[in-house]
Amino acid sequence: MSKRLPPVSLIGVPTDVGAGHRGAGLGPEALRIAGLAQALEARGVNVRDCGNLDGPRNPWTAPEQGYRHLDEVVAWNRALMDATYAELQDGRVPIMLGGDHCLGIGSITAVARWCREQGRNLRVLWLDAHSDFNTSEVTPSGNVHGMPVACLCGLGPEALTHLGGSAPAISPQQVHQIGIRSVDPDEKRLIKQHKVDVYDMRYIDEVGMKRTVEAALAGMDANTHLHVSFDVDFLDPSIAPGVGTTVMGGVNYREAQLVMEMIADTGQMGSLDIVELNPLLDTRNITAEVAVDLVESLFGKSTLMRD
Ligand code: B3U
Ligand code: MN
Ligand code: MN
Repeated sequence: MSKRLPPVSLIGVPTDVGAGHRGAGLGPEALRIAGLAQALEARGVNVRDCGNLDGPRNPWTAPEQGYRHLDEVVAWNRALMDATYAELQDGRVPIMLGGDHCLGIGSITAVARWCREQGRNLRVLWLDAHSDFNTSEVTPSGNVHGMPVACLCGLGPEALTHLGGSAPAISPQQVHQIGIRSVDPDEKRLIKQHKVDVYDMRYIDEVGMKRTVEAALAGMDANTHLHVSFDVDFLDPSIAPGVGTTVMGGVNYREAQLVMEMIADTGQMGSLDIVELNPLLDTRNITAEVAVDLVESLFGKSTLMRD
């Protein structure tokens, strides 16, 4: 192994309060059972499993004023923000085991605060079928897992936009999205208005994944902290069926491996969310196993004997 890999902390976030299906709350255990910690340890990574965070149960009620379960979403994200910040302060790479994608609000708010205090630049790489840039006015579902990027950029309820005290936590220019293929009509308008850097499936088809990742990572300097927010619906449903909101025409296994290897090559990933894994919809935990496989590549495992 050429590079010394930083120590990591696994933070289980068993929430599905932001989703439209029950079951993502079982994601952390599915990832553990698929051998995430052991796979990292086999690569020489020091792993601390912080266990699962505690939060409110899912009341499974209808949206109110455009948000479903807002109080519960806020409570989970507050707990996650504190846990993420504590692990960063301890010099570790936090890996969030989701849980639905609303948890990106808490994790990235903490990462943004830490980067500010350390004088580091933050870049967010959002791997997803969806842009997650809805607001209460335009959401088709009221599910907050469709809103985390907007909330982080200051569009959303104050309890979420100001989770870290001030808002916005990040600017849209810090967000680079890959794999996008499902964007709601008004969400598209917001994405364009705020100039989020989106590489959709058509872009990937036209230029290929290598150039797509190069574009999304362009301009990073040695002082950049890279946060990767990996929604497993980024992957094509044929290799990742265990997701509540599968969308046809996603990233295939080889493309996904290349993305992870190119991120590993930067040596700058400082935090990671793995979200939306829903073992209730899965076949024999295959999606969690694919996710673990990809995380190994994120931590430098190479199929080409380059290490
Ligand atoms: N854009 C839709 C669907 C969605 C977004 N993120 C997920 N699903 N996982 C919505 O409900 O906001
Ligand atoms: Mn998402
Ligand atoms: Mn998604």
